[in-house]
Amino acid sequence: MTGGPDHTPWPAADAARYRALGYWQGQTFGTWLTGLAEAYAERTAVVGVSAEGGEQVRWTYAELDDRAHRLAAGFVERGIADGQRVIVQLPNVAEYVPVIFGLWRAGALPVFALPAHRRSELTHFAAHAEASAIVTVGEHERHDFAAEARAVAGDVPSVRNVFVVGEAEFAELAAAEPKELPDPDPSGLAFLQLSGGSTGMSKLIPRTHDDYLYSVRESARICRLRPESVYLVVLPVAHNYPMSSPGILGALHAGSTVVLSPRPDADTAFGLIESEGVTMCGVVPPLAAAWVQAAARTTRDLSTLEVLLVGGAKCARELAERIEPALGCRLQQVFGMAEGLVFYTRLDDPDELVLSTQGRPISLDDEIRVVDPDNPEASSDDVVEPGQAGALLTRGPYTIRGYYRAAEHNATAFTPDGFYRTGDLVRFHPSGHVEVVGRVKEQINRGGEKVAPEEVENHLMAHPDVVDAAVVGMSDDYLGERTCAYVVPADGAEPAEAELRRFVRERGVAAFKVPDRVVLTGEFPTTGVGKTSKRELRALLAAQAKNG
Ligand code: J2J
Repeated sequence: MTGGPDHTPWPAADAARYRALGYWQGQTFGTWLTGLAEAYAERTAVVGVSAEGGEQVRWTYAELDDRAHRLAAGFVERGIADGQRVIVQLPNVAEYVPVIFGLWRAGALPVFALPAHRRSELTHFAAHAEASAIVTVGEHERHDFAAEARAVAGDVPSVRNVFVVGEAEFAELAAAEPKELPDPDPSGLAFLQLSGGSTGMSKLIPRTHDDYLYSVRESARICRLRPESVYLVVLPVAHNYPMSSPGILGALHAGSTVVLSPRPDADTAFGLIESEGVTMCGVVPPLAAAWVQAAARTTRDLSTLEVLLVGGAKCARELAERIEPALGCRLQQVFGMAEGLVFYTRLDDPDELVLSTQGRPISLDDEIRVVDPDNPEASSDDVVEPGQAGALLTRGPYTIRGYYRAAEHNATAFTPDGFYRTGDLVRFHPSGHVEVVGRVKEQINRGGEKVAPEEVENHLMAHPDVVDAAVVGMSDDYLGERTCAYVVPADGAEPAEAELRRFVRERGVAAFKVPDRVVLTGEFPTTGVGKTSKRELRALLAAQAKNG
């Protein structure tokens, strides 16, 4: 325990206002699913490959509800309840959906790890959240998830159980007799999402039933989901974006069908679009670019596709312009963050705004301030002139007021009056549409996957031949950015690039964090106060790229 409260609740007056406005409806994910199962009982809720049987399954809302009830009872019988944290590390398999609802009904808090995460990240999440269990799969895409989870359980004493979807013990748990369980507090925590991070390891983001369900309902409305819609998940399902923007939860809210694609490539996705009649999908810009290219030569029928959401990283205008002609669907830009705030272009916005902006916020009560970008401690009053670029601050009905068990970090990540410092550099058009023009935070956006330089630097500095490391983003045509590590070697040492990359990978980190490039250097350029100047390192890289 780090002491103090686990999370920072909204001030009572704000909470009362959000309730009075009907944003927070006092509903939990469990009761919400019960209502959906009543309204859409025989409609198809989930289509996906089962990790248990390996075949494609189709579950109706009634079946999903039943599975979630049984799983909840099974988890409770095994002592998983009452706000306990449970790491969920599942690829895009059908069981993902009933498992998270089962945990919610049991009163547990899922912690959403990505399939890319490895031992160092999982250990950190488990230890920091004092998780009591891990839910994962066995061998998948040549990685033994179960063995990794068991190793983490060996390292973190709080982890008592590892449930492996596909093993007999899980099947038994999932077949438990449903029973009445107490409904958790809707204003209490529902789950922990992961932050992209900028300093050190990812922070954990505490979201409540009330606040998240508000963003889900509004996202479903803004994206015009309806019972006939078919939403395809191609990104890792645990990401906040495919979870809620509008994501699987938005689709379920509307009584739509969720189709889980095991992989994001155009071949797999286009096959599913044709066979399932997919109407909507959310992708990151590099994937949109790959799909635009693939669409030119596909024999698949993509005519059901109505909307492609693009977000997670900036969608270049040239790419935006190619999406509608190539894929025959409407482009919808989305700019969001797991901490809360989400912008969408609206489906009836003028083309010019859809192509050149990232949209408008979900809520009229999303409070937005654009402040002095050069002052990391700028207050919510230090606003720039209208239309000027500045750092984006926000607070509102679905944006957290603090990270989980992170009092020290919260003191700088939030203003004293509760605004979250998003770290994004934005400017607003007179129409109220936002344009993301850059970043003031130390973070690298590698095609939508976020990399915290400090985390990678710490891994590099653990190598005996490395005395200092600085990781910066280098611009990349495909991913937008890749990572470059500048490394100062120990006296006389000359570690090879491949060796350093292998070293980082073997410390158990997600593959997307392994530096794309490593450059040995004598020393770093420094700022006036003697800190490594990342700005100069980035400039150096840009100049090198220009000179070929
Ligand atoms: C530029 N930068 C963007 C965009 C996110 C919906 C969509 C995305 C996320 C997500 C999400 C961007 N243009 N269109 O959670 O619900 C960068 C910003 C932002 C950070 C958040 C959702 N869309 N970004 O990407 O928590 O820098 O959430 O602060 O992973 O991604 O990352 P993450």
